[in-house]
Amino acid sequence: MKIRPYGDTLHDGKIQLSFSLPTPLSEVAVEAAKQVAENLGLVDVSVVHSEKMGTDFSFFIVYGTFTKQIDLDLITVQSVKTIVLSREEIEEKIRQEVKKELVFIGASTGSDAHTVGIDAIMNMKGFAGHYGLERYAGIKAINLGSQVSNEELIKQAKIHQADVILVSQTVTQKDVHIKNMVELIEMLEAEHIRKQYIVVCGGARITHELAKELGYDAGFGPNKFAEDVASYAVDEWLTRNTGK
Ligand code: B12
Repeated sequence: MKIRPYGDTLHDGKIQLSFSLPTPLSEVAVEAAKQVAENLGLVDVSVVHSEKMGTDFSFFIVYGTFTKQIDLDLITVQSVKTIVLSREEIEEKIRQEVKKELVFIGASTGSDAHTVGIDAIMNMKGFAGHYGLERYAGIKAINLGSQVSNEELIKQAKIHQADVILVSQTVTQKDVHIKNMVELIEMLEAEHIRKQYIVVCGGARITHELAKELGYDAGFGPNKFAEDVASYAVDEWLTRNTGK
């Protein structure tokens, strides 16, 4: 099935871009913004909003038409394949099949101070109508907060005999998240304890594909909640420990 974006009528190809330019707002700057969109391949470009950003920068909103089509049938995406259960179903599965409390330890690591993502997954009240792991019977959820070093995360995982390590990474500037995420895996491997843990990462720019590439067992991005990661971790724990 082939599709293109739409704004007003289906398949009209209309899209909206916003960006800033490192030049003061002027007629030349507006024309430069138009040319940015045209160079991206958009046609019928119009700069619908422009404003100054301080003295040396300018901000633009531009409309344009995307003329190509995207074939959905040619797209493949790596994603976690687990069937996502409800909280009650997960609790029942832990009771019936895992038969022990599963310990999840999580943190936003390195220099990353963003806590909302890891809290969304772990905290009792959860996020967007999805309760967090602290609410789940059969799961002990330990949230270490933000700016936790990889050393500390590993230390706490050992102390609490964690089954699952959860890493949240939000800031991706200059690929800082990659360096930090790789370092955790390397440290676990150096201590020969990588396989003891189900290691999962998440964040706004995290995909399952990236997670696998970096040596994690799974990765979750936006619109994923406690039940996604709990369903995955329970299945993975059962596969590793009972062969199911
Ligand atoms: C709130 C916020 C802050 C707050 C954070 C407060 C706090 N206690 O968390 C403050 C003001 C401190 C902050 C600071 C900075 N921020 Co900020 N921040 C945001 C903001 C507005 C919202 C982020 C958020 O809370 N999202 C909501 C949560 C629920 O979404 P989420 O994290 O994606 O989580 C979901 C999934 O990703 C997933 N998930 C997340 N983690 C995990 C983990 C696991 C294990 C699993 C399974 C799933 C999972 O589940 C969640 C629910 O679905 C975003 C912009 C935006 N609108 O997104 C910028 C943003 C993230 N920040 C940004 C930046 C650059 C910074 C600073 C570097 C700014 C600066 N120059 O100082 C600093 C960095 C500080 C630091 N050392 O980390 C950039 C990041 C750009 C990039 N790609 O790197 C953003 C995108 C803004 C932007 N457009 O530039 N920020």
